[in-house]
Amino acid sequence: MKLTFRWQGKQDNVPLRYIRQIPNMSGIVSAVYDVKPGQVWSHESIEAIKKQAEDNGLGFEVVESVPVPESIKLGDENRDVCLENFCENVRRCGAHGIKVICYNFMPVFDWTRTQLDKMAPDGSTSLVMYNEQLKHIDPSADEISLPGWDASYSKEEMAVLLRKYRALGEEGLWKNFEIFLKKVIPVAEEAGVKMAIHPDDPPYPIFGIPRIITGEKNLERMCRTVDSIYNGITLCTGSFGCCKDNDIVRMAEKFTKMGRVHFVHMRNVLVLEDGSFEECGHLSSKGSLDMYEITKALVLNGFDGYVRPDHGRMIWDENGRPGYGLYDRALGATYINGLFEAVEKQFGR
Ligand SMILES: [Mn+2]
Repeated sequence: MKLTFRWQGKQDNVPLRYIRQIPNMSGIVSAVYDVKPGQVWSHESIEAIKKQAEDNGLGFEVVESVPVPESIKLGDENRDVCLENFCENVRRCGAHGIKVICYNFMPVFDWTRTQLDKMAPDGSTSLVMYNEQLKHIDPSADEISLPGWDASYSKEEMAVLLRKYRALGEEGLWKNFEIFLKKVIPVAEEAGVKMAIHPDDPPYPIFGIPRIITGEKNLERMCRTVDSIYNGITLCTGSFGCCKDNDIVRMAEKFTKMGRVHFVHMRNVLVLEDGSFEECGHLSSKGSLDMYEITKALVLNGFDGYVRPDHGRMIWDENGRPGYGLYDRALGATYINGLFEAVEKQFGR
């Protein structure tokens, strides 16, 4: 297991020298943020991140994310140019020593929450999605706004996108995903970069927008579409785990055995009675997932990829981007270290 930490470039208020001090930290997970989604990353920008990491004793071998532009997901007239640019970014990442690219195929939004600072009894705050808070939104409306949603789209652009995706539907999105995989995976193989898709968050359709990276069955379909270990998975336990139907331990076993798990986002999530969920501390006892059993499933099936703690709570009066403070993610990292040490010693790996 190679322990990593997400660092969002210059805009990130966690200094690299702090990240370096987290025990066992091997490198950062980052991306180029100076061009729009769909454009080609300059060699200089990729190299600059690598240099900053290395100057702080850290590696830069995992990219999260190369964004997939809406044109590729919708399959519109700009798809071919966008696919070319995406492939060029994969090649360039490979040329600079990147081993894994985490990406997602979620229409419009990277994640959906109804509140970003829900306070727990201990005074910490975290991101939550309460179905109760969604009730006031008409799911078929053209104007939907939730906290943390991408403000880069105007209301009008958003309405057009929502209409297009609703018309496209799930099978339409699959078709465009297949076109993407068949074009990109051979390039990734050649560049020596493993692609690792991140699940949809939450992993079910929302507001009539289709979502396809939702669980075991659809991951199997993805693996079959292009049968290559370069066509792999980011096992985000918290994203898959907020749907009770997903058996994360079984998924970890199955897809690690198949050689498809290249990157793991390890965090817990507390799923409530009505399907709402709260992000919580990383420990098994704090949420609905058994983090020990997940670690065991990874280790016993030969997992040798990258792991990072995922969204943390805000604790100790830290100010920062919700989910991406230093303190609770660092606590998550030390917990991950402990789980892996215990499992590896117990099972002699
Ligand atoms: Mn994740």
